Amino acid sequence: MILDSVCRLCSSCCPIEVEVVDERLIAARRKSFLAPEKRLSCPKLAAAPDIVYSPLRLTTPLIKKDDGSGFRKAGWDEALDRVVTRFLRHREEYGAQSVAWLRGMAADWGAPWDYPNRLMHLFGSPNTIGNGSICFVAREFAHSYTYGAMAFPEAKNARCIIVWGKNDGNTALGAAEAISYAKEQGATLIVIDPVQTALARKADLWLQIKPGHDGLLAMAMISQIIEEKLYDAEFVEKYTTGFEQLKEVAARYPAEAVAEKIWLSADQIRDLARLYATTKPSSIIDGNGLDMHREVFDTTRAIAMLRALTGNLDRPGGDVLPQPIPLRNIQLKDRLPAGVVPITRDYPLFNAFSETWGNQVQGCLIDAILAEQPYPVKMVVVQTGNPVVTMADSTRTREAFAKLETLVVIEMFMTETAKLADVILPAASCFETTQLNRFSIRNNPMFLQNAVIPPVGDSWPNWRIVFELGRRLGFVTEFPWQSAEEAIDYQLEPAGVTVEKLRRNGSGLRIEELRYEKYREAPFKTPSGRVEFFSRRLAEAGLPGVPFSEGLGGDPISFADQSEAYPILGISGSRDIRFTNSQFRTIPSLLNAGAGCVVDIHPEDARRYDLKENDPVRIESPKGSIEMAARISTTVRPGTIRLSWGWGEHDLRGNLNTLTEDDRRGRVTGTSTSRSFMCRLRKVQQQ
Ligand SMILES: Nc1nc2c(c(=O)[nH]1)N[C@H]1C(S)=C(S)[C@@H](COP(=O)(O)OP(=O)(O)OC[C@H]3O[C@@H](n4cnc5c(=O)[nH]c(N)nc54)[C@H](O)[C@@H]3O)O[C@H]1N2
Ligand SMILES: Nc1nc2c(c(=O)[nH]1)N[C@H]1C(S)=C(S)[C@@H](COP(=O)(O)OP(=O)(O)OC[C@H]3O[C@@H](n4cnc5c(=O)[nH]c(N)nc54)[C@H](O)[C@@H]3O)O[C@H]1N2
Ligand code: SF4
Ligand SMILES: [Mo]
Repeated sequence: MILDSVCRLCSSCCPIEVEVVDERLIAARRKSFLAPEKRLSCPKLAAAPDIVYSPLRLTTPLIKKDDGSGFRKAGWDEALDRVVTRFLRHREEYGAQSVAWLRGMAADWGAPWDYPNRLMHLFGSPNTIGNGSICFVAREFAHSYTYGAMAFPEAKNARCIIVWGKNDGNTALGAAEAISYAKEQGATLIVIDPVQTALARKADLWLQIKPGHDGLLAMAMISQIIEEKLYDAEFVEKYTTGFEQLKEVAARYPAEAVAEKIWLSADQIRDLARLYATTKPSSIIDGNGLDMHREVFDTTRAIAMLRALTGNLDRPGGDVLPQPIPLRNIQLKDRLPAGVVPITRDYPLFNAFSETWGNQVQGCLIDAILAEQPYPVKMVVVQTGNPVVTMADSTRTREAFAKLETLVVIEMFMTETAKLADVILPAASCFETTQLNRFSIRNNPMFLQNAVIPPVGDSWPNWRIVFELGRRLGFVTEFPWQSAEEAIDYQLEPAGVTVEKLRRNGSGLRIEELRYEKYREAPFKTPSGRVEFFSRRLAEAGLPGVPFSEGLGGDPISFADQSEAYPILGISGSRDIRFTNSQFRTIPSLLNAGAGCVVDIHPEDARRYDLKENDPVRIESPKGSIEMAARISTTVRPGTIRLSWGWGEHDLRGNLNTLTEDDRRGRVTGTSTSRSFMCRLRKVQQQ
């Protein structure tokens, strides 16, 4: 039997076909607009049976033994009752807000986030926290503040594509296919990346920018485009506000003034600006290389402004605005008692910008546990995340999770985070769960992720765990649903779509015809109804109305003030196509199919530190030290290294976030720079 679904082994949400025999997943393949021989295949998806049926899967609830010596198996009734007892005890002792729910990025986006939000609001805590401050949500926020929503690059139909801090060949195969298709049709490909990725090698123009300095490049491009009058004057006149303020600020960032600081030449910057502004249509694929930097908000706001300035916004082959689906907001935020502030209260604009994501500054959770600021958090439920290795400053994060009175982890595997738990609830995989995903929530079109096989062992899908917890906490009428389908139908009701209808369409459905230039009929979803080059909202909050109007706000690189002792610039990190963040190193077919935990070092530096291929290297920052194997490579510049990402779960000695900091956070999104940091190298002396 071949069944349609969506893959959630990473956040790309590829539509897939799954082969199932006798309720067993046999194989899975991506669907694509490309002919089969041109399609990119994904090793993670190819390993789906190994992941789903891994002998290491958690298949029964586990409760920590009273003497702390490991876990004992338990039934769902006992485990859930234990969790509920803790919820109630902590509320009684410290108030409901002392309980937080932490969401990772794995497995469910968008629509299913409403479920724990609903549960926590009913319980009385505002603290459902995501990791948007380091992932794409900070960038989505910047798009929203500029033109009302996150634009999606329509690279397939573009004549010019800028891939800016993104590595689609490894991280988003649908986008990689669109790029290669456009390139075959003659599109110009520009890559802005401090590392020579496979995509950079294929590019017509590759700009090896200094990490963390993309905002300056965007401002210099704006400056050049305005100076040479290469902008779309009609669009700017009719649909934007604040052009004069932007012009005034951008004039402070001419190419000559910026070039040296960002390791590019003035000519490179000017050529880039001209090429982008004069080739139409043009789209910008922005990525996670821009996130995880303190000034991500202003950087990606400036990049968003480039799209509008050149008239590429919401045009075919440009960057297209979503057509939101009228979805019922089921979060019940109004049920929160009045006056309860979230632990992320210092970031009110970020908390409020999206109905979906809620509170996004992950680091505030650690402050609340350790420093008890703004008040103590005593219990955390971690769902679909592995914060002990994925959050910045792992030593501090681990200390916080170990200090909790109660930790509940909803997981598929025994992770570093799960090991610290009091109760572990075994989760079903994405092939065992029906849900709506990010690309299907509040966006057109939508795809349904279908349960194509039953849950393995006694694992439960996330939705079922949340609904059952809700009911046991006393919210029986608020969690009436006995299936994912019932809940999704309720969420989708305003759109007039049902799960059944989606399934009849092979799981994918475009709600309305794809439309461009929607701003001609309806205003942008910003306070002024226009694209905002200057944001009054931000200015009134005491923040720069135009990006970088107050300068860069210090060196963007972590530990830059200690660069004498730490002279090497570390780039985090390469995402391997075989793994997602900290996941899948326990799957032999993936682990053994390529490189291990390596650090890319330029041959000049290798000579300086007397390193040969595969030599173990110690990498130190002011926060700690780790070890990786040297890979001698010219993909990085001398003086910079690229560390591979996500190995901390496999071996704590390779845990990149042992090196990163969460001490200095951006004012708007609370993002700290865990992407680019100063460090030093030492050869490990082998016996
Ligand atoms: N230094 C540095 N730090 C980073 C990054 C970086 O590049 N460099 N990347 C950052 C980014 S962008 C992100 S998004 C975060 C990611 O941080 P996390 O969200 O913590 O990422 P994962 O390691 O993918 O952890 C997901 C966990 O969910 C489990 N899981 C998978 N499927 C399911 C399911 O269906 N249900 C449940 N309950 N659990 C499931 C997996 O087993 C895994 O342990 O890390 C961030 N941290
Ligand atoms: N295989 C795989 N796929 C994944 C994931 C995974 O872990 N593995 N994770 C998923 C998640 S959670 C996310 S958020 C996405 C992320 O996917 P992407 O957005 O593609 O992010 P990365 O691959 O981390 O980094 C993209 C590029 O940014 C570059 N870069 C680093 N620093 C800078 C900088 O300062 N400026 C610029 N211009 N570029 C920089 C890096 O060298 C890299 O080539 O991928 C998702 N898909
Ligand atoms: S890129 Fe691979 S792992 Fe990610 S969603 Fe697509 S098929 Fe799944
Ligand atoms: Mo992410």
